[in-house]
Amino acid sequence: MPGIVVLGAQWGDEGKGKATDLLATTDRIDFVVRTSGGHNAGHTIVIDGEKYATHLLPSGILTPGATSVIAGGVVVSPEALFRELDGLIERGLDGVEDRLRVSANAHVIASYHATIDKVTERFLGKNQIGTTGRGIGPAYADKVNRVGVRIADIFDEKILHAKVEAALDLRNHLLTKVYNRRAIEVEAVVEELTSYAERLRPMVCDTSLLLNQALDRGETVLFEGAQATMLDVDHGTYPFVTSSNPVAGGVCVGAGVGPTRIDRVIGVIKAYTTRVGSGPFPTELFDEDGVQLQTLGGEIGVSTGRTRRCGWYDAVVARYASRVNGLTEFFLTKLDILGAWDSIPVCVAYEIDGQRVEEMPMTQTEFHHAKPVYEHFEGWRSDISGCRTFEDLPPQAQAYVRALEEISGAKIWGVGVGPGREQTVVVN
Ligand code: 2SA
Ligand code: GDP
Ligand code: MG
Repeated sequence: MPGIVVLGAQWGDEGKGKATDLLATTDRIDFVVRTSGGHNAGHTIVIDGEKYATHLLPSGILTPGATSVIAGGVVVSPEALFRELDGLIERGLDGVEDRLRVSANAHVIASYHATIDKVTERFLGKNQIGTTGRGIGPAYADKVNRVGVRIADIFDEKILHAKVEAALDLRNHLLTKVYNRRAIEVEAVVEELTSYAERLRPMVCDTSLLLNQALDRGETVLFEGAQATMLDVDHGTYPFVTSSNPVAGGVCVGAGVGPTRIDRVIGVIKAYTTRVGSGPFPTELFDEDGVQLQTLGGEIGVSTGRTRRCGWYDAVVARYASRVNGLTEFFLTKLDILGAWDSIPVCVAYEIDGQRVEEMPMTQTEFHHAKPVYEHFEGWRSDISGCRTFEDLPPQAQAYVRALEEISGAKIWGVGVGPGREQTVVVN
């Protein structure tokens, strides 16, 4: 049967890891697939009180029965891949490497990509994007410039040498002439990448073929999004975005499966909003409420340790995410964090240059001017982390969920009331 997409409906860190893990353990999932981004992602999964963070690996790596796939749309740092695998093996997880497949077409992040990422950010000064510094943008830039190195190239030293040479031609010109840095040596990059060849080889395959055949057999494939709709290079708050397409359409491109194979598109959304890095954020709070959301929600970047910016729920963003992804449903997370407020503001529309606007404005200039229009909902002022059914939730919390459902453009199938796998309420 189905192809299921789980993706971020805001600016990331909505709890995609938890949603993926939940689906992978409650339904029978055969494959969990990453289709875009790289080790800039940080997905947290809490199993029996034990916390795991995945970065480049799909969260499904923690589900013994499932095969994990890193598809062709991902940018892969072999160094980060093996560091992450080794971390899991050290924690006693068996067979993780055997149940991982990596696309031969995925582009490679070498250590110089991270150097260029950081140098570029420094060069941008006050205009910087606030990237994770993992080399994601420079690796995708090489790909689009048609000088990228793909995983398959690592296994042929002659081809690898030629490709790295072509990639560094332009880069070294920039590094030495513009940034006043030392040139990167071709030999060093070739040596770095070939050192991973042997360990990488058994995992590499045509992941598009693998996934399409699995879907043909009626198996279930879960596509685990990274980053989020508002960080999408085409549909997000450009230029303050990542360099890939985390929206549902990007899943098909990144995995090499057709849109007709997708049955459900689940948007993971927090009961409030966070963002890491620079860029516009209409409901951002600069007061005590913002500090409290950050503290109670533990809003700290999983990959870089950066403090996340916090604000109230933005239904304009939710409706936009519903629209550009064709969401079939939402999974609402972190409702438990809002138990500390008497009254909870929700942004239902924007005011832009004196006009009330219900939908995401057409241009980023307008979005930069957007002021939130709030409606206030009664808080429940209690700890809901022990609730397991919708009826267990206090009436005010039920009303909050129903109100969000009404204004967000898709039904809510589940609500997170804590980080644990079991801390979930299904909404009927
Ligand atoms: P990049 O590194 O080129 O993708 O950065 C471009 C923008 O994308 C944002 N971005 C993220 N936002 C939220 N979470 C992400 N993953 C980590 C996490 C972040 C961390 O799960 O916490 O640890 O800091 C992520 N990855 C990329 C980034 O902040 C830039 O705004
Ligand atoms: P992802 O990048 O979308 O997978 O999200 P992150 O893992 O970066 O950030 C989400 C954080 O919220 C993690 O620390 C999760 O353990 C936590 N989390 C997820 N769902 C819930 C929830 O319903 N309640 C609470 N309190 N925490 C949650
Ligand atoms: Mg995250």
